[in-house]
Amino acid sequence: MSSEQQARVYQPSAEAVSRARVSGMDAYEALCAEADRDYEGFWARHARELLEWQTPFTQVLDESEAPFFKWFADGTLNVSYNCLDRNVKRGDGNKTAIIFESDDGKVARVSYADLLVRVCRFANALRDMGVKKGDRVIIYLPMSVEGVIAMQACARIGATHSVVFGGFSAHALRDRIEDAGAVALITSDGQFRGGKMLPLKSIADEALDSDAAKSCKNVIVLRRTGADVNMVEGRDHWMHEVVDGQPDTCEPEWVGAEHPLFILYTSGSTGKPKGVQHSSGGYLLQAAMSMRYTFDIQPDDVFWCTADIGWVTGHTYVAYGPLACGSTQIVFEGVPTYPNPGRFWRMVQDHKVSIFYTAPTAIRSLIKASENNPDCAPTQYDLSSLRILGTVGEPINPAAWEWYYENVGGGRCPIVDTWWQTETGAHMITPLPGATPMVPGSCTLPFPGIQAAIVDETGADVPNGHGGILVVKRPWPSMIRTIWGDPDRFRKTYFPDDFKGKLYLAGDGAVRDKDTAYFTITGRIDDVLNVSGHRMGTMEIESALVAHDEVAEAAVVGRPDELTGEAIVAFVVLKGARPTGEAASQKVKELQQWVGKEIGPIARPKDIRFGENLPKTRSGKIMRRLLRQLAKGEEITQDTSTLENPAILDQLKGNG
Ligand code: 6R9
Repeated sequence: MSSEQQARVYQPSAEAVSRARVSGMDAYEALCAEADRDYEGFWARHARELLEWQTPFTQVLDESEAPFFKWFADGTLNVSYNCLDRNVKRGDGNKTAIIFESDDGKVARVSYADLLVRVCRFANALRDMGVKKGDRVIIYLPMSVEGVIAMQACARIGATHSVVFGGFSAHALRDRIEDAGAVALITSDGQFRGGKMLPLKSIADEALDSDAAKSCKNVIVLRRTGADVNMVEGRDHWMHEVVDGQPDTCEPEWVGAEHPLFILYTSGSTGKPKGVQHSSGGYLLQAAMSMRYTFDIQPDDVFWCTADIGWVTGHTYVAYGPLACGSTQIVFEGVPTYPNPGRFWRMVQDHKVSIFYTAPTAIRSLIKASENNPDCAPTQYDLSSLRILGTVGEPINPAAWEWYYENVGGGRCPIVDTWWQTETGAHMITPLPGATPMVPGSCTLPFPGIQAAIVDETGADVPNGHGGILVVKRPWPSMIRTIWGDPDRFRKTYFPDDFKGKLYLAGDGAVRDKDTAYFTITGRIDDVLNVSGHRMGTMEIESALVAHDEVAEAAVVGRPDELTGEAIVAFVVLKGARPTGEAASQKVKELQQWVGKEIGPIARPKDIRFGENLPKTRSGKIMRRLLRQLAKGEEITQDTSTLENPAILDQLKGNG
């Protein structure tokens, strides 16, 4: 162990080790060794143990069309059957599946038997509307029991869902409806967040009002806020009306393991979001497996993943993983700071949460809030039910890690810092809570079976202690299958020719410790920003900016931010004169709102600066490295002699 890491190693407690399913490093290493010895056998064993198959598979990994890999391809199953019926049949019908807490603090409990009935009735309603296996259904819902029901109901009838985060704009929603060729949309009249009532149906109406969205023939609307909404005759139906009178049972559609369970759009380095397509069998396997190994889920646990179902974390660790393991979980409608920043801790206390999984950005904002408002600090609550903490979405800075460990976990609970992506489907690099010694800021070691590595530009391994490109050397069951409708982009993006098409390129940089070989993620190596754990393509924001009438050119970069990890900074050239003073401030506000409307509030630049031009090389390339320095307020030290127009650097320092 290197001296720098040595000082900061946290051993899992003896109690954590003794009760964990993977107990001690020997047990972790034994799993890794099993996978090394017989890679396919390792995954096949888990697939047989953790899932119930309608037709057992005889093939494991099919590499014949690499990089379009197939797993368990001749097996058939149903994901919703595995998440619901299986638990009811084994006698857990009365067990609570979901504890729902609304924004205003009302609590509802849904048992596995109830959830199964509600999913069946909704699935029957979808079938009655003509939705069938392979059809795409967009889900644009707030955090709700119905959100989970909608996803599970699609899975039950073999429809492929695509959940769009409720914070996305009409424009973003329309693009996704069109790209997916969706036949139906499930939404709600509105949503509650932080005591405010926000619209959703009216945004959906705007998205649907276009030729691009004409494939979408049916809209199902959840009544949540009671707001007045426009219902289009023949197209729009209330959810409570369509499920009314539906039978309580619904024969699942048995699908092949490779059948697309969902498409989830995520930002890439071009302007167009990618529809990441996932499978049924391999995906569910790793959802369940990581629940068992990373979270060590046990029958009496109360699990809480705070992610929205609009992100992959809310897919794997809300809608599928916990249910596939028959666990009890919290689904929370609101925000961490309402009615006060003690909300998470109050909920952990009241619901006796034992496993808590959230994002560094939430932790950082709650650290700040509890400094300003000591009554809301986690230490004011009884958090003794907690046994495992988790983090995901972006690198966690060691200070936030330590605060989380001491103040939330009481120095008792292992923290699993889980590195993974929309594309990977489930945890890829993470400590196991009863095994791996932890180092704050490091996601430590690969999940058993995962062949993560760090290479240079040629694909050659780099020695530990040296930074490089994070790759995965062998296909894994829950990996992305393709980009919906764009297999070529899939191949080029994730299995590039630079690596002879053999390595999965994650898009992150990383380094392994000289002695422990622990991984630390150093950030994205492409044009993707990570703002509060949300992936945003710089090109996407640039396209939104130049779509504004007055904008001639725009370049977007990230700047480190204490609270949000990265903040969006935009450099903009207007068609008219460069504004200064009050006119510039006005224009900044206008453009911020514009981007919020084009993509969604999460994409709004924090800082916008105007120049008469952008710094470019003589060949016309925007010098982004320079812009990053300007964004940080750093002195420009690099050689600017290749710049065509060095004078504009001064303008871009601020809107003076
Ligand atoms: C699950 C999820 C993926 C990107 C990924 C990386 C960053 C996620 C991280 C992490 C450091 C961790 N990321 N977890 N960086 N440590 N524990 O977040 O998926 O939204 O697709 O984002 O997030 O940069 O490439 P997604």
